[in-house]
Amino acid sequence: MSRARIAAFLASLALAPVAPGVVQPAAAATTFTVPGGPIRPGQAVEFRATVSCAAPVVCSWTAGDGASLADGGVFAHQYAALGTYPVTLTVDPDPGTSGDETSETENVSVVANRAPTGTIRVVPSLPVAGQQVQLAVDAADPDGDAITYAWDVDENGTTDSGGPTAAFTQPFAGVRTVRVTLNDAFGGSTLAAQVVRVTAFPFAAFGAAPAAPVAGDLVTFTSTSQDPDGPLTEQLWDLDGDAVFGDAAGPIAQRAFPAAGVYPVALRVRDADGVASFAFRDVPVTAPAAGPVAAAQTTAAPAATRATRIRPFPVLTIAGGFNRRGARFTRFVVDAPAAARVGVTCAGRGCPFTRRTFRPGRIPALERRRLRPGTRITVRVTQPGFIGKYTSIVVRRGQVPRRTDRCLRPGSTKASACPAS
Ligand SMILES: [Ca+2]
Ligand SMILES: [Ca+2]
Ligand SMILES: [Ca+2]
Ligand SMILES: [Ca+2]
Repeated sequence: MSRARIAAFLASLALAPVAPGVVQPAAAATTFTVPGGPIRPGQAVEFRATVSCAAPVVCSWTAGDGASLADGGVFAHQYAALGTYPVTLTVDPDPGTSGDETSETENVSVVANRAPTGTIRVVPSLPVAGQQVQLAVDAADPDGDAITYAWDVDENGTTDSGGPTAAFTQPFAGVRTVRVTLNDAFGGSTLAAQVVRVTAFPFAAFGAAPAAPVAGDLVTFTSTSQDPDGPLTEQLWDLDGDAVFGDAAGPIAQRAFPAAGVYPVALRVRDADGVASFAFRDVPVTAPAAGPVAAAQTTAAPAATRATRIRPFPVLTIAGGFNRRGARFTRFVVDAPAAARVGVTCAGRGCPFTRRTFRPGRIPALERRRLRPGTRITVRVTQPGFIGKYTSIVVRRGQVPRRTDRCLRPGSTKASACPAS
């Protein structure tokens, strides 16, 4: 670059226009200070003398908009309108002597206030009904002013809370608009709004037919699952109790069970938002009516010394939703003979109890509460003199709770393998 071009380039830098809104620092006055930062209409500002204004010295001020102060070291003022104003301090060291006054003038600019701006963040971005929704606004004021916040999270037009964060819980699916008003101290105000859609867990359930299958019968499972706020996009079955879903897909599945026993069958459904629920249901399968040969064999067995299972053997029906944050049962039912007792332990955050005994039937204490991943529930159904049922259910992150089924020897609380039939 030639010397002339460099000179021209440097000159262009020196003449670069100032971006609008950028406040140029005032030239340093020698006898008084002006406030730093932008001055807005209505803003309280102070000009302070840096020389002594103690008697007999008289410091007099004019603000440039007609306002003045006869004597004082500090001139407090508010400008009403935009503009550039000459502020003058006149220092008279001896009012008895004329001609000894000195004065200095500095220009101050009163600029338009700019309102704060902000964007609302929603966590989680797609909340599920009943889940607490956290709101936070990323707000800034272009003038650097302090911001105050007024939230309306329930669409009723009244302020619910202040501060940069807020929260709400909506027990049902739907759409709501949350709003926060951002104010600075100079009349700048912005309304930030965000539409939040709350989805619902789908409801998972299924029936089995025939209701009392015999070994070898083909059992048909029919899903009655649905989603309150949209279609289901996936229905997968675990028909063999290995906790792997996909043995069948869709609303109907079929399987024949070769031998008598109680078989856990599970269904996992997902809605259009990817929100998932599950249903567990035990299928009790009985042995076919014994023919003459089988009857003879049964008679030959030492029946008096061999423990038998609780009859009918207990059946669990459990359903709920699950996600990364854990699981929530909507139905927890243990069907068993009236003489049986249901011992339940629960270990983990969210458990309503650690150990309790129930009569057979629905256990509402385990329903409608969020259980964190890792929570373990054990169910022991016992009846004196009979082989009982043991089931453990472990809540997992983002997966159907893991279920394990065993038996309980009479008088024992330790799970063991179930005897054949
Ligand atoms: Ca402002
Ligand atoms: Ca409100
Ligand atoms: Ca849904
Ligand atoms: Ca399976």
